[in-house]
Amino acid sequence: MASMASRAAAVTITNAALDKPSHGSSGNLSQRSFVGLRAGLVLGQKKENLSLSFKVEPTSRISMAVAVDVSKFESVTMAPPDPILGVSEAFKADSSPLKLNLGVGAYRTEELQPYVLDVVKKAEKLMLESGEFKEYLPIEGLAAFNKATAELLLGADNPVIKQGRIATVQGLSGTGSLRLGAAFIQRYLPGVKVLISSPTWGNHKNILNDSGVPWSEYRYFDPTTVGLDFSGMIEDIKNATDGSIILLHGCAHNPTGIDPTAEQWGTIADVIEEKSHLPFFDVAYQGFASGSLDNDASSVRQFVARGLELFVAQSYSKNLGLYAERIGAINAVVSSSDVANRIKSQLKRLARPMYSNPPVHGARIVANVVGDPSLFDEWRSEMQLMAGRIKGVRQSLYDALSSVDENGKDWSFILKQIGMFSFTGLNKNQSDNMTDKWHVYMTKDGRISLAGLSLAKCEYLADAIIDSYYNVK
Ligand code: KET
Repeated sequence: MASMASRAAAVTITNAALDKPSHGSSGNLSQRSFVGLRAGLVLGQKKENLSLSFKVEPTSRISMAVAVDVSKFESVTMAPPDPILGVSEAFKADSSPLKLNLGVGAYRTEELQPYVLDVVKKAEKLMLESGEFKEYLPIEGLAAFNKATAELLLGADNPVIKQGRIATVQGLSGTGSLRLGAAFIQRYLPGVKVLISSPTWGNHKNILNDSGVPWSEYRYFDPTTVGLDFSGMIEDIKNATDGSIILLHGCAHNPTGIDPTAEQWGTIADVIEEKSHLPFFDVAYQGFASGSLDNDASSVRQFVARGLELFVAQSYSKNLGLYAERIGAINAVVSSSDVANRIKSQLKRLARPMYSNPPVHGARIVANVVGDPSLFDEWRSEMQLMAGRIKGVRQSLYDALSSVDENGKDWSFILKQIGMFSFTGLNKNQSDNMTDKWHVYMTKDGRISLAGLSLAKCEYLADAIIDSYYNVK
């Protein structure tokens, strides 16, 4: 009742201000009233002020009109579209037959159709046949998944696993696992800064911001060489306050497609150790960099072998094509099983009020595929097939660019990049031209997902890139 009165009062104030009382004539509860009321809400006028100064008899019609037409949320502004997932929304809205979605990193077949791995279908069939339950999982997730995912990351015979020095908690894919890791940092390492590469996957900043974790950037990409700014990276990691957290892409760096060499990883580990920093790996593309699941985990394994403590977020969106299942994990590799157990207990404590416990379906798929030697072999072959198709279109795009380009620019950087993406070097205006004129949807930082490209479209894409690069500033 009190709130009804104050809403009606708010209307009357508005009309008083306009010299036009409206109660009793609500059939025409004027536009101006609503405008005035909105203004009042936006200005954040206090309820007490309103009801003190103006006494009115609220009528039910007025109250109804206010409740329907004026929201408590008038001050909520429209959020900008997500720089990556928003591209898919814009793509859907385009009716041109030429359109090409190279925005999100999602694997497509040569026919540009979404792909469900055969090995996933097989695992799902087995699951259906065995009639598994749908009850809650424990907070930390499916035990068989957590075992399989740690083994896939470190290698099944890694001593860290035998020693129980790894805490693994199933997460809501890569993003949710990073978010849980960030929540842990916020609580147990408050104020410690996370250093992220410049550039990085855009959502890293959002995750850290929303978790209340401070961050800054380290140099990573050198536009003049279109390669790694290794000395800049090392210098920035050296200059960070001792005990900072260094976020690293385990393989297939997004968006640049440029990874450190094994030797460079060694130097990065040296500096991190010297400075007592904590490495935090984001492993979202294991298998997609080289086609080999083991090779792509070598950066993390190298750090672990040196005895460093570290965090690793994993995702099965890309390598098992389980985008919508939201399956991944957060792992903490630490100095003793005792610390691992305590960290795990705290990760569970953080997860419980966030989402209670994770979904089971994707976890079972991963556990079945990784845990069954014949399905695992099959996965490895399919993984190589996917990575191979991307390498094929990478080569074909390079060939097409080199043959179309009359100015003879060296496009070979495209061949040096690895993983799902190519970082083309196109600026925002040029990327806009790709979309507006050529219906090629991509992120505005010049990244294209080669996983969404077919051999048949390489020439068209090369024409679009050449036009945008040379004709748009
Ligand atoms: N880390 C990195 C580096 C990454 O590129 C992604 C996804 C993720 C984590 C998280 O993926 P998840 O589906 O939560 O496991 N990147 C692609 C999709 C996205 O932006 O969400 C992309 O860059 O297109």
